[in-house]
Formats: sequence, C-alpha cells, structure tokens
Amino acid sequence: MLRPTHDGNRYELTSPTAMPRAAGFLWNRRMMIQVTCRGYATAQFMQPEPAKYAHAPNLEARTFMQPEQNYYAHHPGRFFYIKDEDSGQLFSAPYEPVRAPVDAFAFSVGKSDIAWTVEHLGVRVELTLSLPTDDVAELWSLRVTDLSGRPRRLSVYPYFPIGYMSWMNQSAEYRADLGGVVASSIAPYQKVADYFKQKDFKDKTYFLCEEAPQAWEAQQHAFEGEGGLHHPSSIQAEQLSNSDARYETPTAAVQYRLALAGNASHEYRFLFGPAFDDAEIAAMRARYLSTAAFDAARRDYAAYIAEGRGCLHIETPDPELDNFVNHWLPRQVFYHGDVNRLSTDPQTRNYLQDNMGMSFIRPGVMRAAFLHALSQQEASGAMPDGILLAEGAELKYINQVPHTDHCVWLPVALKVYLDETNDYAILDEEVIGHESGIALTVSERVSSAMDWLLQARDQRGLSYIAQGDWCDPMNMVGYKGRGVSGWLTVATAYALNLWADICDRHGAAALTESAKHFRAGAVAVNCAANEHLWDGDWYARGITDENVAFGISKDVEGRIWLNPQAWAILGGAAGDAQRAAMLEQVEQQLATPYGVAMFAPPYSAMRDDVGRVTQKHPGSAENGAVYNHAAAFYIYSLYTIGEGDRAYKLLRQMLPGPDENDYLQRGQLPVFIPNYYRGAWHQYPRTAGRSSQLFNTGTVSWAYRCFIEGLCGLRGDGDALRIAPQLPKKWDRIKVTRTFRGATFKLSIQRADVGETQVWSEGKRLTDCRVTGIVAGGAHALDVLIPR
Ligand code: CEZ
Repeated sequence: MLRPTHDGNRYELTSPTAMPRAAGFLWNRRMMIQVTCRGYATAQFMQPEPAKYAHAPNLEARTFMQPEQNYYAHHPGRFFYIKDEDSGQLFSAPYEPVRAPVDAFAFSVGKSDIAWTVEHLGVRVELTLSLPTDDVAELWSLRVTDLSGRPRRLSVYPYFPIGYMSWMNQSAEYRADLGGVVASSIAPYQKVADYFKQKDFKDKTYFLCEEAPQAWEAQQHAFEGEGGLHHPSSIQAEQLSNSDARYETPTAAVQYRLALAGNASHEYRFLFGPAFDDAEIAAMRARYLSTAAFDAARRDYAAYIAEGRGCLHIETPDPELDNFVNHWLPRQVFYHGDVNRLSTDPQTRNYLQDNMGMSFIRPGVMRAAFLHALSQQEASGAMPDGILLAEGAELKYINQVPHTDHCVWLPVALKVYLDETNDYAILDEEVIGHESGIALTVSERVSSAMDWLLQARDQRGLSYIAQGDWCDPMNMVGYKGRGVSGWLTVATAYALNLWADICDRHGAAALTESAKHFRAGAVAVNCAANEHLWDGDWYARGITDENVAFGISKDVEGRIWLNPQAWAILGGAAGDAQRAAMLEQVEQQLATPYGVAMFAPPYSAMRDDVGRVTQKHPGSAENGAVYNHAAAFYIYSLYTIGEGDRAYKLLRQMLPGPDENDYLQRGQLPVFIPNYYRGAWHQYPRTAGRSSQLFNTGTVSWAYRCFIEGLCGLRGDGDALRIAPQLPKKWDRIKVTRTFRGATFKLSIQRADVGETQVWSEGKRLTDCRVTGIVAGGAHALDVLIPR
C-alpha cells in the first residue's frame, strides 16, 4: 500500500481510499501547494499576503493554514476525466470526482514533483505536477496511454475548478489568443484605502493548454449540469458547450478528442496560476508551456530543493527512519527556513526556531534572520510577537495577542548557530533598531532581552504569562496581569544559562561579567520554580491570576504538562531525584503509541482561568494532542541527560509507520512531520494518532537537531566537533556521514567491549572525543566504539 521508491527519494501510495487525506506538498519562495492522493489541492501565493487562485465554490474565510483540513466534492482540486467514446464509460484521475474503483493507482510524492499513475478501462493516465522556482504557477503534464492494444476513441477532460473568486465581479471565458480559460475577478473591498492596496493584485486565474482543445466550459454550473460532479452533464454530452461565466462561478474544463492507436500514447501540458493581466498570462505561456521549458523548469526546481539537502546521512537498522532523516526531514527544515511558512509576519518564536534549523543547512540564512529579528526588538528589550518580513506587513491573527516568551528563543536559536559555525563574531555585530534607529551590538541586544525576561516576573520570581507563552491559546491564565507560566519560568532559566555560556565563550571581559549576572539570575529563577511550582512529582504548568496552581496532581484534567518538565531538565531547575520522578510520571501519564502527549488528560470543558486551549476538541491541537513541537523539546532534553533510549523511542514515534496499521491510523505519508497527531488516546482511541496533515511546525528544526546532536552525537563545540553518540540499546552499529563547517566526516559507530566512548582516527585514539583542526574540504574517517 505504501512504499519508498527511487532509493527513498519518493514515497508511493497505491490506494486512493486507504489514507484519503494523504498528501504531498511543494513550494517555492512565492507559493505553496498541498495536494492529496485523490486530487484535492490547497494552494496559496504571496502578494505579499497569502492569496488563492483556486477557491471553494462559496465565500471562504481568510485564515492561517489549518490542521485537519476537510475535503469535499467541490473542494478545489486538479482533476482529469477520461471518457471512452465507444462504451461511454467514465473515470477520473487521480480519483476524484468520479471515484471509480480503478484497476491500478499510484500516488508518488517526490521532493520536487508529485505524480500519479492511474489505470482503468484499459487506459493509463500519468500526471505530474511541478513548480517553477521563481514564479507562481503549476506545471501539469498528462500522458494518456492505451493499454488494450486496440485503437481507442477517448475524450480527455482536464477539470480545474476555479471557484468563487469575488462577490463584486467574477467571470471567465476561453481565450483562443492566450490558449486557455481565463477567469477574471476584482478582489472585494469596501474601504477606499484598500483599492490602492489591491489594485495590482493578480486577480485573474488562467488555465493554459499547450495544445488547443476541441471544446471547453468556463462556467461551473454549465459544466456540472444536473449530472453532478461525478457524472457531469457536459461530459455526458458529445461535446462541452463552450460556455462562459458572466458573474457566474468560473471553472476551467476543456475537452480533447483523442484517437489512439493500440498501445499508443499522447502527452499534454498545462499551466495553472494567477496573473495580473493578459500580458502576464501570455508571458507565462511563452516562458513555460513547452516540453523544453517544462524540462528546464523541473531541473531548475529540483536544484532549488536540493539546496536543502542537509548535513546528515545515516544508515541504521531502520531503513524507513534512514529515508526520513536522509531525504525528507532536511527538506521540511529547508522549507521552514527558506520561506518562513510563507507568512509576512511569522510569530517571533517560529521565525527564530525555523531559522535555527537553517543553521544545519545554510547557516548564512540563520545569521541574517537573527539580525533581522533583533532589529525589531522593542526599547524595553522585549521581542515583538511577530517579525515583519515584507514592506507594509502587519501583525495579524495570534500576533495581536501578547505572549511573553519571545525573548527565550534568542539564545536557544543562537546556540545552535554558534555550535554549527563557531561564528562568535556575530555577537559584536551592530544591529540598528528599526524604530529607534539606535545601533546596539547583538550581545547588547540579547543581554537586554534576557534582562527583560528577568524583570517580567512577579514578586515570587515567576514569569508572567500575559495572554500566552509558547502555548498560543493559553490566553486566560494571566490576562488580568498576575498569572504566571511555569514553563516560561523554567525556560527563562534555560535561556539565561545558555546566554551566560555564550558570553563566557566569547571571552570579552564585559561579557564575562554579564555571564555571572545571568547565571545568578538563572539560579534565582530556578529557586523560585522549585519553591512555587514543584508539585511533588512534576512541575506545575502555571499559577492563574487568582493564584490557583494548575497542571498539578489534584487536577482531574490538564494534570501533567510536558513543557515544564522538559525545560526544567534543560534549564537545570530539576535535580536528579526530581528528574527521575518526572520521567516516570511522563511515561505513565503521557505516553501513547503515537508519541508523548503535550498534557493529559485533555480538557473536556472551558476552564476560564486557563483559556481557549481548554475549548479545543479534546485530543486535538494544544488540547492534549501529541503536539510534536512539545514532544521534540522533551526528546531533546532527554538527549541532554543521556536518556538516549527513551529519546529514541519518542523520536521514532514522531514518524508514521513503518507498519501498515500505524500508517492507516495516522493517515499520513512519511514525507513530513505534522504539527500534531491526535491525543486523547484513553478517551478517544478511534481518532488517536490521526495526523493533522499540517506541515508547518517548529518541530522539524528540533527533530533534526535531535538526530544530529543527540542520536548521532555530532555537535560543534568551539573549534571542534564533539562526538558522543547515543544509540538505542537495540542497535549494534550505524554509519553516519556528517558535513560540518565544509568538512566531511564519515563515521562508523559500533558497540564494543569498552567502558566509555572511544573515537579513533587513522589508528589513533582521540583523547577527549573531539575532532579539531577542521578545514573546509577536509575529510575525516572515524571509528567510534561505544559501550555495549
Ligand atoms: O500555532 C502554533 C504556533 O505557530 O502553535 C504553537 C505555537 O508555539 C506556535 O508558535 C503552540 O501553541 O492559535 C491557535 O490556537 C493555533 O492552534 C496556533 O496556536 C497554532 C496553529 O496550529 C498554527 O500553526
């Protein structure tokens, strides 16, 4: 049903019904598209805010990308009907809208294209979607092949619904001069000011055909008629009716009458996308719509995706894991780092963590992003809720709600960058405040952010939460100005300690002084955490405005939360005995077969002193899902204390498969990590494990880091690469190739009768398991022996 192909470069699903929401995604710097195995698609492009060129048939709300998208018959998609003119039989590829049980089906997700092969009625249909690297358009190719060996008379109908574009003005027609259906609209508005903002929008959607069709429909109703989508009236007729849409819902369907000799095939190419005017449409056609241009665009786009190749290649006893880590995880990290989830105002914590992952792929991108984020620091030292990336961008959605954790992510992300590059010079770089115009060095700015965290605490020494911390919808713990976050308190200590370490390493006298100050701050914060938040076996999640601790043993719901435990390990609040107790409780209360839940039990009703998180469906999203971002923090914290076995188990659970039941339950291909899998494993086992299918998640930079620095134990340390693998007990050996500062390290790691890890290079044992003298272009072959 599901298998890797092409050496792990693709995943193939051979059923359109087993995992109906299984999808792949492609992106470039201007757009992204997620397509399901059945042909439904969600695409957006930047102008500069995310916009659509194919819509639902009704007025849609504008929102950020949602988890667990639902699909329905009229959902936007890309479909191809095939009619046998002799028998009148009909099917559609990939699967929707006809839903005919086809003879053979393969949905093949590649890194730089998505393809299908569908066979039915003695016909093979091959579809490929790819993107250009620097334009907004979908490049579709379609090949129709006879499998029966006899001459065939077919009609082939690509059907690309365009949907409800605008309540002010929408239309569509076939344009022989441009060679396809062109739908036009006016993006609706009411304020005069919006006219000036929107007048250059790409309000047209085109569907261009390389080969002129025999007939077309440009009006949705004319296409469907009384037959409905699974058997459209216009397809029942001999020929499409050449309709147009005049303030009617636009669509793009065309008809090719195809006479095929036995075993012969025919290939078509189409271009689908938004445009400002006819001239742009004509230009896009000239640029892309030919065999040669498609091939060139594909090569170019594959080269772009290959820029996200990553720095780690592993060969372990688990080939599915290898596939994911070698091929798909760095791709998803690259997506986040290169296009920032295609948002113009990413949440500050997302921006910093997404770029943190880029340290492993293209560290220069992380460096620039870090400086850019700091340029938007407020005079108080606080970081804003979102980082503006485009001229005229505004803070939207959740970024209008005050969250207090954004400063924490500065040293967290910086640490990864510094370990990877040893570029401590960044600390002396001057950053000009974009509002103040004042130049301060990076170290001054990070220090002022840390001081902001230190002062944003109550008289007990606990960190205020305002209307949220990492947990966006935890909006009512502290909205009256008094509530505190247990997680943010221990995370503050972590940030302070990280920053103190960085200051010490830099070595300048002033920074060594700062290090002392921040280390003392961390001690104070941790003392406060232990005094007010330790609940016997774990740390509380917070204390509300009315001074009620929550996330504690006497809570029936929301009793134990993962984040405070993970970060108390990282930040040093938890001593050995506390750690042991926490680990045990996490395992008992939060473990599920699909990973570790963010908290449990989920809330079944509103707690108005905790907030909106308690109103989400139990087990979905932040209400007690296996929220992978939180799981990744915990896994990382386990690696920092040598709990490699526990860590690995959870890391593996983050990926769907490899057994079939697990794939079916999650419903997702192992080509990305979703932001969550449903939790509520005890309450709702039927839905537990179900993937959100949302590939936007801060998880991936942490997961990649866990594989590189945790499992393989290959972390930069000053001028060296430090080697300290933590293989799960059941593994005897692995092979790893890691690129690091331009050098290549090939390691063979295996168990042996040794008391501690030994690293051997050219027959010599390295005394401290650190490789120094690293130069770009260098090659190192290392033998690593680890205790049995
Ligand atoms: O957004 C993510 C955020 O992008 O939720 C995380 C948070 O740390 C990330 O920065 C945990 O809260 O507002 C909501 O209720 C949404 O559920 C968002 O919290 C969530 C969305 O899934 C967007 O990806």
